[in-house]
Amino acid sequence: MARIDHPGLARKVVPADAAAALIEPGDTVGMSGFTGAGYPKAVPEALARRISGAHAAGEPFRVNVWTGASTAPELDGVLAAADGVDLRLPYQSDPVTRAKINAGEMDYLDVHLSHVAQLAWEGFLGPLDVAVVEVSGITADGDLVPSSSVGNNKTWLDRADRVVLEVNSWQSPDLEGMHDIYYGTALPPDRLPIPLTRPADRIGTPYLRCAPEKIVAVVETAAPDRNSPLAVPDETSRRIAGHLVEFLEHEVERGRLPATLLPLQSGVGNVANAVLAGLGTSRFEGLSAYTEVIQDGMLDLLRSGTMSVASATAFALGPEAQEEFLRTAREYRDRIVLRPQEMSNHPELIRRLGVLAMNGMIEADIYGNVNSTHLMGSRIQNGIGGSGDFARNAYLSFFLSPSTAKGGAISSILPMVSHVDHTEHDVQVLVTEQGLADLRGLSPRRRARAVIASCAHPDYRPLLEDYLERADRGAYGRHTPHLLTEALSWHIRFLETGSMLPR
Ligand code: 0RQ
Repeated sequence: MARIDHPGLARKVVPADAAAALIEPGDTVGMSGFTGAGYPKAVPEALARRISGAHAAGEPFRVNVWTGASTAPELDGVLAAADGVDLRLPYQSDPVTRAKINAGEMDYLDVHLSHVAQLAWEGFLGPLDVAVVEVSGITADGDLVPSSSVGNNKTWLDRADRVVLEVNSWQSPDLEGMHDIYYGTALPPDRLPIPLTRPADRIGTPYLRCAPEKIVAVVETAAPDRNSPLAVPDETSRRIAGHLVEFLEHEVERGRLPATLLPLQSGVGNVANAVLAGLGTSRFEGLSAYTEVIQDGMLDLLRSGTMSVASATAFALGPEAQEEFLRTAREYRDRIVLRPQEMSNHPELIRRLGVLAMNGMIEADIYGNVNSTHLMGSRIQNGIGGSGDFARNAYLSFFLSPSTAKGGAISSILPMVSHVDHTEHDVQVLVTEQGLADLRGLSPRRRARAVIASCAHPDYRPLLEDYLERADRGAYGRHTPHLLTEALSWHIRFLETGSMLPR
């Protein structure tokens, strides 16, 4: 029990099946995990086996699952496959879970990541019965060394009636000291300003705490985090990154941004990673990040010294970056701070620091409204995640996407989005491989012209120009001209013919 220095808790070590037996049908379970890092590796699989057994015996068994964000096949995948989840929140990216949600067989609550802890505290969602939280060690005093993500763990440990810990010896021992757990939050009217003014500030303690008597089981694991490899940036991603870097350089030249920029937030996925790679070959130095996840490209920036410090709530590393981090974690300890997601995504802090927020999108419309979550208006992809926390409160909010999807059959730039996550008021810059539209200071019709000219794919550009021109003549008003019978016709055409392009 190398990682469990507390004798009382060492005596609570049990196999995963015994821990899963402490979870009852109908329980709400708060699990650790954020973008495939720091999720429990053994208890969810044992719980899924238990659920399948109950179902085979004709007994109903489902639980509600709350997490930090997305997890992995060993958590979301197995529980969804066992048909064991009634309600899931707040963000997922698992294919089996996604299919269940879209088939109407699982309820999904897609909430801003910064709101989750508050929702749990105010009790609106009901009690939290069990917390299942991965840690990387337990000190002799019973302090919990957090793992490769913090997410909502502080809140789950505080709120749950019973706590199951997974102690994962695969995690680097050098994670100890990297976290900053702030215990100063409160519900209104007792809230105080959060004393954080720089991304590197440490305002809490390096450990999570939990009353030992609540800890009903401890399970030992030695399994790696999910490590989906990221694609090498393709030409499209490189062009998106190129437009963005050029824009940032231009803003610095004009004196609108400092030479070290402002703290960066970067979403997950290949385009976001390409942007970080693009920054790595730019002339920028002394960068910082106030973000949710540290992915491969950000670790590269930290290693090369282009970035001096990164604050996040989790890692999201591919296999190579993960290996390199396990070898060298100690070197990053003073330059990486991992916080609870209510801090990494806190509107007060994002606004104060002046974060530059860069997130992916599914589609945008000519007026700058952005859909990050739904395909054709009704099928969930992942969820809003932290994109709303950042977009609404950032100093500048960028949304990035290839201009087409599905081999050109779908335009990402449309007359009207089929679902709105980020309104025109929260979107300052749109970027595709075609170009960048700076929407600041532009009225709706000017925005539309800029988006069509700079971001739309040439196959779709004339169609958008035609729509705008006819809407400008025929709409009910000319402030934000729309032809309501046509505004969603591109989506309908895709559903009927498999392409948004007219035959
Ligand atoms: O589908 O996997 O079947 O090929 O959507 O698209 O282009 O690989 O882009 O991985 O960057 O994801 C918005 C989903 C983009 C992501 C979204 C299809 C496309 C592909 C993925 P396939 P790409 P990305 C920080 C901030 C919300 C949360 C967020 C996301 C798949 O960025 O989940 O920002 N954002 N969090 O083919 C139909 C379109 C499409 C489309 C793309 N217009 N129509 N399908 N796709 N555009 C992280 C956290 O908060 C945790």
